[in-house]
Amino acid sequence: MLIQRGGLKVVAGLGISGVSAVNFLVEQGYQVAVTDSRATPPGHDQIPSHVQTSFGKLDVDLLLQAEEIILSPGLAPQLPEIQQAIAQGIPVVGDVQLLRRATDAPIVAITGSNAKSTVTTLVGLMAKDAGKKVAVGGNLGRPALDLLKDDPELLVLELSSFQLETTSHLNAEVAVVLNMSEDHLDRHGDMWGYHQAKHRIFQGVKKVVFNRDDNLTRPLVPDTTPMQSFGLNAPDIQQYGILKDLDGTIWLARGRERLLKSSDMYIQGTHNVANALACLALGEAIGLPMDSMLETLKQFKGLEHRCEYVATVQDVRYYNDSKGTNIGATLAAIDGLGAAIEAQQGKVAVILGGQGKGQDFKALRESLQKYVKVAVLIGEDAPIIEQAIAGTTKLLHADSLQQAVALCQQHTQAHDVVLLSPACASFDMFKGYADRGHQFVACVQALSA
Ligand code: UMA
Ligand code: ADP
Repeated sequence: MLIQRGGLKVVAGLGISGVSAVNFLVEQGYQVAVTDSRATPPGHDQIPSHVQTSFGKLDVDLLLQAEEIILSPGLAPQLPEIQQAIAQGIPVVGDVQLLRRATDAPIVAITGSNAKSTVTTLVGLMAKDAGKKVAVGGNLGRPALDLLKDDPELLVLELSSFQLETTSHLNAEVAVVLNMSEDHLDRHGDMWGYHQAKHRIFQGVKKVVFNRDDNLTRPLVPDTTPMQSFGLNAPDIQQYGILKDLDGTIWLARGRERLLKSSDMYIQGTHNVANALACLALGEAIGLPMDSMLETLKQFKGLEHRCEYVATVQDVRYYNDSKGTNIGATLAAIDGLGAAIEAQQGKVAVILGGQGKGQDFKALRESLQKYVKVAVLIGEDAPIIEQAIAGTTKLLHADSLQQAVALCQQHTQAHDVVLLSPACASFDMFKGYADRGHQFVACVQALSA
């Protein structure tokens, strides 16, 4: 029989992370209840039947009985029901906080507007290839508390600003904010709110990695905290950066030492060079051997839906960048692909649109003007995007992804590229970015069939 400990833990929001929080707390012997605003939340059938549930709205009465509330990253702390509990002095934490309490294993903590999943996956692989018993997860998909089941000696966590809002004193072994560009402003209010949430990752951190090309990633930590930087320029001693040969060869470098040619990696584009450098710095901070890390970098093929090559149809290459859910990612995709086909007079046809999350799409104007021959707009915020980018390139509208792909095909010719990189969330038309990406791939495959 389990011993009941402490007061009531109320999990607010089920879903993947809520399910793992409920099951973890039940195993620990706590009295647990769960509430979710959805009538039949995902995972309702994956928790023990004795757990009290209240679905259909966030149950304020239940929340006010809590000793502690465990808030899903999908729910904003600003919600009135949660604010009411906070006003009563009830602590509100997230699943990452429970993980920190449950283990002393060192944490590599990774956040940023873009590149989190790529860098988290790569650092995880580097650690595994170097023989570490590592568990990898968080926002990446495997919920934080599930990682404990592996009894890991090292945790590599992708953390979203939503998760960081409810996490204090993570005391990470090493932490990084990879880059900062507009995202989730609908939830955080403005860039300052978003920045504050991201920088919570540095609370109690032992070592820091920062991006010297992006001042917003540099933390305010005590002078005694070891810091190492990465950037797309020649590095100072002991820092990571790039060195160029006279013939144009680009090297990943540490100080004066040339480590690896960028062309020896499968992942392409200058943004991926920055990502690889960040991984090396993070790996160094946890003592991974350089030779082994470089070998992992050479093997890594990149992740699905991130500037992923799909097919060539009539000499036009198609790329799925469905994970390009904000302007920063879409700029990296357009600039990277646009520059690569410029010499052959190739241009980009891009599919943009969905839920805009409060971003200012004017930031796309320069790249659209330079590299894009047509932009096909889809989704609920198409009118907002159209207003922001009018006059930069030919603008078309489509009601479906299939129609958008057809329009791109009509407007492209040999050496051009068709790119799905919407700069928006997908939930108005799709189940998520993966669904959007898979549908795009299916549309492209239908063209080549
Ligand atoms: N929701 C309700 N009512 C509720 C609870 C949630 O309507 O009571 C809605 C919210 O609008 C929310 C959606 O349900 O947007 C999904 O929330 P969820 O609680 O069901 O989420 P989980 O399934 O637990 O997944 C969460 C992360 N989701 C979010 O942060 C929205 C997943 O990140 C993460 O992989 C998972 O935990 C494991 O840690 C996804 C994500 O979209 C990939 N993250 C954002 C991003 O990357 O931009 C931050
Ligand atoms: P995240 O987990 O932060 O969303 P991903 O690795 O999944 O990051 O990549 C998301 C998107 O950002 C993809 O479109 C990818 O091509 C793009 N991207 C990857 N690295 C960078 C970078 N350093 N700067 C800008 N965009 C990037």
